[in-house]
Amino acid sequence: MKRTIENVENQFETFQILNEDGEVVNQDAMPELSDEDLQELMRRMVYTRILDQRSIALNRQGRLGFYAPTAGQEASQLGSHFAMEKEDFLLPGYRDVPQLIWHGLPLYQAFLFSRGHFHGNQMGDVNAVSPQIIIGAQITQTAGVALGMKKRGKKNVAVTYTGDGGASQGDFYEGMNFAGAFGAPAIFIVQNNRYAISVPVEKQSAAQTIAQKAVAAGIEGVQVDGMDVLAVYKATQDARERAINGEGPTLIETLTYRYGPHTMAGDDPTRYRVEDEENEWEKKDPLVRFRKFLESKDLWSEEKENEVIENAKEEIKAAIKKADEQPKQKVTDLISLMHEELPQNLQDQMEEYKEKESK
Ligand SMILES: Cc1ncc(C[n+]2csc(CCOP(=O)(O)OP(=O)(O)O)c2C)c(N)n1
Repeated sequence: MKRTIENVENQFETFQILNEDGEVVNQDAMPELSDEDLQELMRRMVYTRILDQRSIALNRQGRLGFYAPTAGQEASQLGSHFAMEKEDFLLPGYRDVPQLIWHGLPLYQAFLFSRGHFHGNQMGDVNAVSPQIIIGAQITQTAGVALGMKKRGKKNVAVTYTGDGGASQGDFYEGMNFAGAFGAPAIFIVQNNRYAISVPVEKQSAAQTIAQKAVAAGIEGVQVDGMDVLAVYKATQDARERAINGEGPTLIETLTYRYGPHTMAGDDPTRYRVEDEENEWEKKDPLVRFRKFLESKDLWSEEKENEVIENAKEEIKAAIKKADEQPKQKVTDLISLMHEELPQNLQDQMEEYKEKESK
């Protein structure tokens, strides 16, 4: 039995294009991206790093609610999202607010989501649902959305994100199996940042890789260096290509790390991680690596980066102001948004609150 497992595991080598020094180590796999695309990828990663820093500060000031830090995971999040088209459907997890923003959700609404305001969950014409808090629940939904696309003959995909912890949930297996059985154009991205809150990935599964879990579902599985934005982009683009060509879903495991705490709710990473490990991962930083690559091609400079940082700060400031200016959420909003038709008891409550709120 051991041999069977080893045979499977040995097939999952980590796919990489740029090494830690920003050197191309796999020219054959280099995606076809214009200089502008490459710069845009960097711009998004820099912007997102700033957004993360500002969001943490705003949370500490009591101006944001729920927030799950993203620093370290930019290549996994934005490299994969860059392969998506606007018409593709995004089903993010709670840490995946950056993808949602780049998919079209205005930043002020992302801030409202963080505050638990209903308007932060109104996606409008953005092809996405709100970030899922229930671990793994978005995986089965993705299989369904993707199957719907297939049935309507659309050349689009449904893309979802979860973490290594999400890959330990029953929904993960159900969703992948269902999507595989129906050849649904789904892409399941597991950002393996090594910890489900404080539980290390080694304690969550006997499997050496998460990517190999695709095998049992009969779908394609890829493990990719999640700190290498080009490799993540290429793996997702290939998965998308296969999906719209009718070749079914793909599971992508990105090897990454979150520098910060799990959320701003108070976990202390020093209680479950050692500094040496953190330092090792910071050496793999996706921004440092990609910056070196771009500078070697004369496509990036300190000046350009500072411009992006200043713009990001301005936009974030304007967005938080806009979020502050939204009307406060009312109980009547909650009731009317949750129900198309109100049962009698809620009609009564509605009347009661209408009166209270009018005072
Ligand atoms: C069904 C369910 N069980 C437990 C939780 C509590 N919980 C919130 S985050 C989390 C860990 C998830 O870790 P992982 O999937 O690796 O994602 P990461 O936070 O590292 O991005 C848990 C157990 C939850 N939200 N939903």
